[in-house]
Amino acid sequence: MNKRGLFITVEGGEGVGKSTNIAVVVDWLEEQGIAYCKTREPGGTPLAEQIRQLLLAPRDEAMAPMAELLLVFAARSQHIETVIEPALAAGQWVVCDRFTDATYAYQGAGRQLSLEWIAQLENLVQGNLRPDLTLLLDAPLDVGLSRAGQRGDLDRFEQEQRTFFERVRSAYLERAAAEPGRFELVDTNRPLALIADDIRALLAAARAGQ
Ligand code: Z5A
Repeated sequence: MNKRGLFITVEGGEGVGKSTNIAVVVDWLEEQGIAYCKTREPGGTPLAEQIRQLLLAPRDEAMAPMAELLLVFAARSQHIETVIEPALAAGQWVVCDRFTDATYAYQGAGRQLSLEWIAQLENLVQGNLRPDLTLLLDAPLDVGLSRAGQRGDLDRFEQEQRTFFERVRSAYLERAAAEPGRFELVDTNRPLALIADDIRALLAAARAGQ
């Protein structure tokens, strides 16, 4: 029987470099010959990608925060059942661009929904599934926003006020401080080569402890 794969999530606010540094993770996995599945949330399956479009598209009708929360978990449920769990069970490492820490940060801190409700949905939808390692990429707000702002059209989240993003960043940092065994904080306000060295070292340590 295959050894269960490791579940790695990459988190952080706008423009901190998640896509850029997930490429580093993937390169390392390829070099090591580790079978992996790279995916993202919201999304990762055709149905969940449709829910992602609903969540991100700017619209005239304001989305109720609870509707947003339930859509996030609807997409997650589909993603876990059809992609994440089968891959982990087959021994693949799963590298996921955002997961439930984003829900605590964006819907919990950002939209100010009850953290208790989020915890209940987390238990309901995920059972015991939690990431083995979470790379929290962090940079000062102005650095991330200015990097993200260079992309043109803003999605529904990117149109939020600065105070929203301040709450999101604080929530991420608080979660990392509360769970140091799972989170690794990576300062992405540095040259890419230095960040990549740190990420490779963290992945090697995770493999050694597998
Ligand atoms: N969301 C939610 O509300 N609840 C949930 O539960 C989940 C998600 C799972 C989609 O996320 C939205 O879904 C998200 C929260 C919500 N909100 N928003 N917006 P997403 O991950 O798809 O989108 P994103 O956060 O906007 O990611 P991003 O802006 O694409 O950023 P990134 O991937 O972290 O950054 P990047 O593309 O790698 O880098 C940005 C630019 O900076 C790029 O030009 C790079 O070349 C440059 N860069 C990166 N690193 C460096 C360094 N070190 N130096 C210089 N330049 C750099």
